[in-house]
This record gives sequence, C-alpha cells and structure tokens, in this order.
Amino acid sequence: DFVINLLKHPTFLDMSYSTKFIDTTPDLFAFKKRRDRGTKILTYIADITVNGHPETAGRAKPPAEARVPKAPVPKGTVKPGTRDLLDAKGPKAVADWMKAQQKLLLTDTTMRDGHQSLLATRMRSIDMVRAAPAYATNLGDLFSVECWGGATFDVAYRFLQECPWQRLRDIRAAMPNVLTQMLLRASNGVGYTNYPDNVVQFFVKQAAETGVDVFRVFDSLNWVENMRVAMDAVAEAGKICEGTICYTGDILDPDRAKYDLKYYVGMAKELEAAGAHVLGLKDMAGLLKPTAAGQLIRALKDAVDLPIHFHTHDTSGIAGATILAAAEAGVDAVDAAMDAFSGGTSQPCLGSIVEALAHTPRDTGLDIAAIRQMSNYWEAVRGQYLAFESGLAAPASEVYLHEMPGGQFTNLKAQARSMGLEDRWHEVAQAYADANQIFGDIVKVTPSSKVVGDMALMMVAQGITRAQVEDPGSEVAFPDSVIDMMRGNLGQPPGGFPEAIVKKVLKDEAPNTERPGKHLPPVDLEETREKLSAELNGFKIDDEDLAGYLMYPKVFLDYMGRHRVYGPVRTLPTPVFFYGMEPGAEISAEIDPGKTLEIRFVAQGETDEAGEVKVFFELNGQPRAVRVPNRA
Ligand code: BTN
Ligand code: 3PY
Ligand code: ZN
Repeated sequence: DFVINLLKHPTFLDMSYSTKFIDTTPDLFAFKKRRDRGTKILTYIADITVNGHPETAGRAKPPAEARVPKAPVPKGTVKPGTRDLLDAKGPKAVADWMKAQQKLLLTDTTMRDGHQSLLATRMRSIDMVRAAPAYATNLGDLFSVECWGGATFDVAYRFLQECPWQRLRDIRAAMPNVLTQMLLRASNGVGYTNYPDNVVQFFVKQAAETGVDVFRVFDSLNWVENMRVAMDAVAEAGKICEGTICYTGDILDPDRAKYDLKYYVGMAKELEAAGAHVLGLKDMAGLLKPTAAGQLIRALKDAVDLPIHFHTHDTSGIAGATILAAAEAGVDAVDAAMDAFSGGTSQPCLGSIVEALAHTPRDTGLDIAAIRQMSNYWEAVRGQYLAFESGLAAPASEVYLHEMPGGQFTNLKAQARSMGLEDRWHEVAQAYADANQIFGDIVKVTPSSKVVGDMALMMVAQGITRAQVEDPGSEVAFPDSVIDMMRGNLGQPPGGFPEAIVKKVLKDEAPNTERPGKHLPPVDLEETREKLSAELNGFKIDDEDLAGYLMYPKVFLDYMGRHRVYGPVRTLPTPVFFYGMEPGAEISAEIDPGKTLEIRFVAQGETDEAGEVKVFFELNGQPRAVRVPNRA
C-alpha cells in the first residue's frame, strides 16, 4: 500500500525527499487495493502528529486551553430573505428592491475577504459551515454573505486539502435564504491569468449551479472590455451581476488627475451599459477617504440608475468614517466583517456600523445581539489560526503611499520575509509605489497587484531605482509577470502602458493591445475531461472538478493525489488538522451526512529501523494501527 510504496521509493531510500515529496510523486498512489476512508483519515492524523503540518512549522501555536468555538444556536425558523427574492423574481427585482430600501444593506465578508486579509486565506470550510445555520435564522436580514472566490479557491485545494465546491454547496444548503456572494476576477476567473472565453463561461455557469448568487466582477486594470464575457455569463445564469469599479488614487488630489471623478463616472456608465444589475465600488486598498466617498457616491448615484455596493479595507484605520460618509451620501449596500474578523487590512467592523447607524435614517435593522453572538464564535475560530496571523499591529497611513490591496499586504510581507527583506519592509512599500509609477499609475488588484509586488521586491533585492529601471541605457532583468503584463496578457489600463517601459521590457517584440481572450483558442472541455480522468486512473471527473482543473491544473492534480492518500480531511476539527492529536484525545468526524467516525488517539510507538512509526487508534471502538514515515 501507500507506505510500502513510499518506503520502496528510491528518492525515499536515499533520504533526499522533502515534505513535498508525497505531493509530487504520483507513483506512490498506485495502490494494490483501495483503502477505506477511515484508514486514510487515521493516516493523515498520524502523519501530522508525528511530523507536524508543513504550514504551521515554526509558527505560533494556539495555547492548549484556547476556547473551543461554539456556533450560535439557530433561533426560530428560516425566514425568506434576499435569496428568496432572487429566486422568485430575478436579479433586476433584487436591484430595484435594494434601491427602494432606506436602511443601509450589509454584506458580511468574514468567510472570504475577512480571513483572506487577516489569516492569509486559511480558514477551513468546517468552521464556516458550522456557522451557516445561525446566519440563516439569526442574521437572515443580511443582504449577502461573501463566502467564495478571490484567493479562497486555490488556497482550499492547495493548502487546506479540501474542495472549494463542496464548501460552497455546504454553505448554500445550510443558509438557503441569504444571498451568497463571490469575488470574480473577470477573465482571470479565480486565477492570475486570462483564461479562454469558454473556460470563463464554464466556470461561471458551474459556480451559479453550485450556489453563488451575487458575482462581484472586476478587472485588474479596470478595462470594461475585458469584463464582458464574465458579466454576460452571470446574466445568462440568472444571477446578480455586480459590475465593479476598482478605486485607486485620490479624487481629491489634483496631482492624481488620471483617476478623477469623471473617470469613475465614465466607467460606471460603461458598466451599466454592459448589463450590470448592481454597481460595485471596490476600494481594495482602502484609499477612498470620507470626504471623497461622499462626492463619489453622489456623482455615481446621479450618473447611473443602479444600486451601489461599496467595499473597502480598514488598513488606514479610517474606513468606518468612509462607510458612514458613503451611507450619508446614499450608498445602498456596504461590506463589513464580523467584529472579530474586522479592522486592519480587513473590512471595517460590522457591529460598530450597525450601532453607529441605529436610530438614524439608515438604521440597518440588524439584530446587534445576534451579531455579538456570531462574532463571539468567530473570535474563538480566529484563535485556532494563530499560526497564520501576520497583519498590521496598528493602523497605517502608509497605505496611501504604497496602495497595496488589503488581501495582498500579508502575502507580500511573507514573500519579503522569505527573501530576507522583512526588516526592509518600508523600502518595499516605497518600491511598490515607484513600480506603480513605472507602469504608468495603474489599478493594483489581483493579478496586476502581484506584478507590481514582484517588481517592487526585485528592485529592493537588487538595489535598483526607478530611474535605473527607466533608463534606456541600463540592462534590467524583469520578472516574468512584468513581461507578461507588458505583452498585454492582462489587458490594457486606461491610456495604455507607457511606451518607453513597454519597449524596454519587450525590446523588439510588439505587445498585444487587444482583449487577451480574443486570441486564446477555446479549450475542448470533453477532451480535457477524458484526458484528466485517464491521468487519474479512470476517476470520474464531474463539472466542478473540471472547472477546478481548468483554473489550476497542477494544484488540482496535487490535491487529488493527496486526497487519495488522506481522504476527507476537511471533516477534521481545525486543531487536529493543523496539529494532530494527543494520547487519550477523542474526536468525531462526519464523513457523510449521518456517517460519523469516532476517533480516539491511543499512542504513538517508537520509530523502527525502517524509519516508520506505528500509531495506535480506536476507530468507532475498534483498535486500529497505521504506519507513517518519521520525517523529523
Ligand atoms: C501542503 O502541502 O502544504 C498542505 C497539504 C497537507 C499535506 C500533508 S501534511 C503531512 C503530509 N506530508 C506531506 O508532504 N503532505 C501531507
Ligand atoms: C482578490 O482578487 O482575491 C482580491 O481580494 C482582490 O481585492
Ligand atoms: Zn477586499
């Protein structure tokens, strides 16, 4: 079986393999007989207990006495909410309803941007699904719950060893009355590159079928031309298309005239004409200042007939004031994170917004006691992810200098750390601002933000200044992502990229200034499905698997390889998933509705001459032992 294959493998025998070995060596998965899911899960627990989880190694560990998260008890029945309105009357009716509300509508981002911005996107599905029933009953007046898309898609496969589609399906089933919301990077799907049109269409159709109601569609260079395929696909699926403006610069600053009020009003009109049901205003870095928000929201309200949904980040510490100014100016809906997942690079505090507006014309009508109770749960959940905390210790006005998106901040910091640049963070921030100017002052949001980040790290690591980069006489080795963007593979920013930098990066190669998808041939979906199935020994590939593979081929295959060894590990409690078990500990894992494994950890044996450890369990009362390699 697996362990025998592993022990016989030459790479293992010469002791040169790393923790990634299992993931990257598919012949380990050629088992003689299939093992049951119970054995697989025990193998995972044993492996993590003996070897630790690679993602938490060297990171802070939650204390043993940390509070166990208890989801709020659902009170009363599930009453019809925004989702019921969508199902009964369609997206246009939801948009009209939004405009008719005096109350400020709220989206809770805890399950997507909240943990993406504070915990490097590491929240596991089980912690979300457990809260969903109480959202349905106690918080059924929310406009929507953002729980999918953005970086959560690949992180689920890549680092959490779980299927993102299953997460969506489970949340949808447990919370049937509130709109679910996702973040979609238009033609970049939930990835970092442009996909062929038919892949984008296939992905949107599947997301709608599995359970997404509101699609916030944006383009990383604010190019509406590059958003149409995704927007049309959302409308085609009968779901709510939130055509979205990404906010950058400062409309109050005459020196940043490129992104002025007129620019945003123009884009809003384009999005309305392109068929958006709702106008999204996405301030991914938290740059919109309170006074500017008042001006911008009023101008947008005058310009288009769509409800407006505002999203911001609290990196500066002033986002709460911006939300109140937007509310005052008539914004229809705003995003906030539950208190315990708010502030810093995340969204502003949901409970405090509700309190601030209580007994005012924009009173949200939400039950503040239910919010406190829910936040209490999230507080305990957050405690389990201590290893992934890496955010800001205090608000930082430096965000107005670098303009990094909240969701990128912690990531770039980790990248800087891994390059030995952590104590030069403020230089990275300045280089990020310089790189932005080199590219002509662009919108910075996934994936364009990654390009600017790569450029900034390179400049700091190699000690290169903006002047040197721009000097036609000096040789610069640009990062691949920069070359890709200059080629036009992410599309075009307003006014195009500066000719001189394009020329310097591409030399004599001519860039493509048309929509990237225009030149990408369609993928043969059925042929891809068959090939993939053959590669996985005949495993039946459904549309969700296929859509996941099309976004991230290697990440999906690695996930499937591990899934065959470790089984449904998404059902394990979070502390067990990251740290394994102690002798005498007992847990249950519901691997199918109504089918629960009772797992007791008995003991860990000595490491034998073959380098293996025998680990003893009780599984549903029966003694079981598994062997795992000791890689310590
Ligand atoms: C990861 O690959 O970083 C996350 C998935 C967890 C994989 C488990 S952790 C213990 C064991 N060793 C490995 O190399 N992979 C599995
Ligand atoms: C994402 O695309 O993941 C983002 O959060 C952009 O803000
Ligand atoms: Zn965001």
